[in-house]
Amino acid sequence: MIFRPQPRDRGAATRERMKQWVQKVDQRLPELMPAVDERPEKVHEAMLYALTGPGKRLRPVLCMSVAEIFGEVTRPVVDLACTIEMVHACSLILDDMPMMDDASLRRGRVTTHKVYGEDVAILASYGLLNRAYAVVVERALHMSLDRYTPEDLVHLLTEAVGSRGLVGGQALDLESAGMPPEAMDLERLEFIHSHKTGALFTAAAELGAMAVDARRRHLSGITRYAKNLGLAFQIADDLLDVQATPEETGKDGHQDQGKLTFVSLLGVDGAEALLAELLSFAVESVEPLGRRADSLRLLAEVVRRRGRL
Ligand code: GRG
Repeated sequence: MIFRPQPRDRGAATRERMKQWVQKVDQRLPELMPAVDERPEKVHEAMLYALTGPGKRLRPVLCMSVAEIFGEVTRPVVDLACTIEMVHACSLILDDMPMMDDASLRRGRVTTHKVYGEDVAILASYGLLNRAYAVVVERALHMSLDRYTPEDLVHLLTEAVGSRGLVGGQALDLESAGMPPEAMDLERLEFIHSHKTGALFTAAAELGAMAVDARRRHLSGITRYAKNLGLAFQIADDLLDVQATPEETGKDGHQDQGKLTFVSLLGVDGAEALLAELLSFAVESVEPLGRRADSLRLLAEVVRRRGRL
C-alpha cells in the first residue's frame, strides 16, 4: 500500500524544514564573521551584534527555498543565503541612524549606533556589506557552476544594493519626507519600496536559483514571485507599524508617523487589499512548479499573517 502524505502533514513538514534552515543560518552567521578579538575589535563586535540580533531570517530562507526547488541546500548554499542576511543587517544599521530613521530599538534590542556610537556603526555596516561580497565570491569560486560565473553572483548582489536597488529606494524615501502629501502617489511609493525592500527579496530568490545552477528560463517565475512578495512584505510592515506594539515588533512604535506609507495613502483596508492581491500574484507566479513550491507558498502565508516561521 502506498502511504501518501496528507496536505496538512506536507505543510507541517515544510514548515519544520524551513525552521531548521533558520537554525542553520543562526548557527552559520557568527562563523562567517571575523572574530571579535581580531582588530578592529569594536567594529567586529558591532558587526556581530547587528547581524545576530533575533531577526526572522526570511530573506535567507527565501534564498534556500528557491535553491531547494532546483537543487539541494548544501553548506555553500547556506553560506550564500547568509550573505543576504549580512546585507540586510548592513541596511538596518544605516536605516536606524539619526540622519535616517533615528531609531533606538531594533529586534527588541538597542540599535547598533546607540550601543557602539555612530562612527563604529557606519564602519560595521560597511564591514558587513563587504564581508557579504567576499563570501559570495569565495563560495562561488569553489562551487564551479556551469551556468553562472562568480561575477554573475556578485553582480546580482551589488546591483540589488546600489542606486538601482536599496540605495535608490532609500534615497527616494528620504527625498519624499520633505514633499507635500499631495505630491506623493502610489507609483512613487511602489518605486520606493520595490527598491528599498523588494530588491533584496528578489536578489535572495535569484541567488538561490543561481547557487544551484538553475536554468535561466526558470528564473522569471521566481523573480515575479519575489518582487510581489517583497512589496507585500513592506505593506505588511507598514500595517504592523500602526497595528502592533513595540513589544510585538521589537522596533520603536509608530516610526512611520507623519511619513507617507501604504497605510497613510490607502488606509488600513486598502493596504490589506493590496497586500492580499500581491500575495496572490506571488503564489500564481510559482503555480507551474506545483508542490515543489510549497515553501514559497508558506513564506507568502507568513507575510500575510505578519509573523515568523
Ligand atoms: C546596504 C549600502 C546599503 C545601503 C542601504 C538604509 C538603506 C540603504 C536602505 C533601507 C533598507 C531597509 C531597512 C528597508 C526596510 C525593510 C524592512 C521592512 C525591514 C524589516 O525587515 P524584517 O521584518 O526584519 O525582515 P528582521 O529584524 O526580522 O530581519
